[in-house]
Amino acid sequence: MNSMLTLLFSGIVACCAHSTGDSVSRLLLVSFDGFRADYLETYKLPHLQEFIEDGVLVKQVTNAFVTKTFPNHYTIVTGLYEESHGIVANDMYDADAKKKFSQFNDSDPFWWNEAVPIWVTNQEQGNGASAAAMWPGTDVKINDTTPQFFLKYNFSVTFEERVEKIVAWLNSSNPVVSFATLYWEEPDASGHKYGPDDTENMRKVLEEVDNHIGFLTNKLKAFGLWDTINIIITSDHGMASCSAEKLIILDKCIGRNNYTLIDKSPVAAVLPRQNKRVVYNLLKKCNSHMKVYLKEEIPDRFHYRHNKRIQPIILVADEGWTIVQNESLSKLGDHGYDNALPSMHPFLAARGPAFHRGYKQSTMNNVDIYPMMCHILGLTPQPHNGTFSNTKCLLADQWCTNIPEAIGIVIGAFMILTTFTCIIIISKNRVAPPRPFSRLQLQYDDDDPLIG
Ligand SMILES: *[C@@H]1O[C@H](CO)[C@@H](O)[C@H](O)[C@H]1NC(C)=O
Ligand SMILES: *[C@@H]1O[C@H](CO)[C@@H](O)[C@H](O)[C@H]1NC(C)=O
Ligand SMILES: *[C@@H]1O[C@H](CO)[C@@H](O)[C@H](O)[C@H]1NC(C)=O
Ligand SMILES: *[C@@H]1O[C@H](CO)[C@@H](O)[C@H](O)[C@H]1NC(C)=O
Ligand SMILES: *[C@@H]1O[C@H](CO)[C@@H](O)[C@H](O)[C@H]1NC(C)=O
Ligand SMILES: *[C@@H]1O[C@H](CO)[C@@H](O)[C@H](O)[C@H]1NC(C)=O
Ligand SMILES: CC(=O)N[C@H]1CO[C@H](CO)[C@@H](O)[C@@H]1O
Ligand SMILES: [Zn+2]
Repeated sequence: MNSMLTLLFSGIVACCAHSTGDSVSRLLLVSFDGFRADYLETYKLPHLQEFIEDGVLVKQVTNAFVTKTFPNHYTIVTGLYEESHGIVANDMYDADAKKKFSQFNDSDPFWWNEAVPIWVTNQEQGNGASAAAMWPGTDVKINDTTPQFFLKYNFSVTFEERVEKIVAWLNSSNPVVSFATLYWEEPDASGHKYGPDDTENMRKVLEEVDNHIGFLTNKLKAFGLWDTINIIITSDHGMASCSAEKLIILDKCIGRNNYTLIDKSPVAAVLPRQNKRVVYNLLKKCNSHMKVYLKEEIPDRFHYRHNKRIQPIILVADEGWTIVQNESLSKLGDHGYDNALPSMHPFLAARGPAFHRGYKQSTMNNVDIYPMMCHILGLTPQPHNGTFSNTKCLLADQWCTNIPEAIGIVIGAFMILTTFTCIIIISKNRVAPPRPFSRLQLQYDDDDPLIG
């Protein structure tokens, strides 16, 4: 009896210790730029596969339109569509402020201040510090704050150096770093250079990326962080093959002095200089492999209209096509296309105490990552466009049923119910009737005394 009580008591203690936790929960968000979802099926990636077996995988993530780097990295950390977070392209022009944004000139907070990313909220809500190794925007003072630890963007800094920094920051206890983020330029750079269908070159770079994941894993283990940290590995977009045979040459359709080309292929942003209608009509007739939208006509599903940085006319090339003025093509792969295309989708994998083990789901949206991260960190999210319940099945502390499972349960319950009903009906028919039977008998053989 005594030992039973002790067991019960220690069980309760262990349970409480587990649920309140002896330290804050921590999250490391990693992006390998341009990691198309199906690379996971095409190439051998042993370190990433091991990571997935121990955690969860979302096979395809529907990202935000336009499927470009800066916009989607900001969507992941804000949960907002591009029209709502304000980073609507890699190249932008703000007509009121007369300012230009490009990946080489991205540090003006003006561009980023339409939203508040999770690293700022994490520090404001007081759970711990944030740290960043080159995620877009992390070296900019957004809402007057950078992560407490960050590196100025420099593509020459190796992956290993970035990891050394991140892991050292995560190991510091004063202050505790509860949110960290890490960015790497591959396999995007090789995808552009060789095209995603060049399996020989893509195999090489993906092997490298996989070794990087192995390196990160080993570092976290060496620092004793592996068992307690939550890690999300994802990407901003995929990659499609493009070719010199699939060029849309604007100079053939319209004079250059009629418009300014703010952003280029495959979604071109056009600022007309004179009559918008004239420019629109010329572009509309230009090429059947390109859709031409007035800003007001941009389809709802793109969530890409309500921002003054979206130009009056946008051109959307079909998959694999490239919009140029007259330049020749210098790459074999590109992204930015319609976000409904599977080739534009990245994946998401995650492991750690917050996540289930060995669970796979087919899809989610990248706006859903933000509320999931806020949940893990115990943060009150900013207004966003994500849906927390889309990620419930990934999380260890959530009750979830996926749709096939739910249908199975409903059918199963129905079958059990039917079986029971049948059994009851059959058994009623067999066992219950003595009295009605006798009454019937009585009615027919009223005067037979033996049956009463
Ligand atoms: C960068 O953009 C700012 C405006 O946002 C502008 O004032 C500055 O001249 C630009 N710098 C370069 C090097 O283009
Ligand atoms: C922006 O920063 C100020 C203080 O600098 C803070 O009061 C405010 O809550 C922050 N805004 C958001 C949305 O985090
Ligand atoms: C970028 O990193 C490389 C390699 O670490 C270094 O040599 C170079 O000076 C850095 N550039 C800047 C602008 O900091
Ligand atoms: C991690 O931090 C602890 C305590 O601050 C320190 O003793 C230890 O050496 C650090 N680990 C590594 C591998 O640097
Ligand atoms: C492209 O157009 C520019 C400006 O009109 C011109 O200077 C250049 O020679 C053209 N290049 C090609 C490859 O046609
Ligand atoms: C996305 O969220 C923002 C902030 O709450 C909101 O203003 C916007 O209307 C939302 N967009 C859509 C399409 O719901
Ligand atoms: C197609 C085209 O170039 N249209 C007009 C563009 O603007 C110039 C004047 O700047 C006109 O001469 C063109 O006809
Ligand atoms: Zn990218």
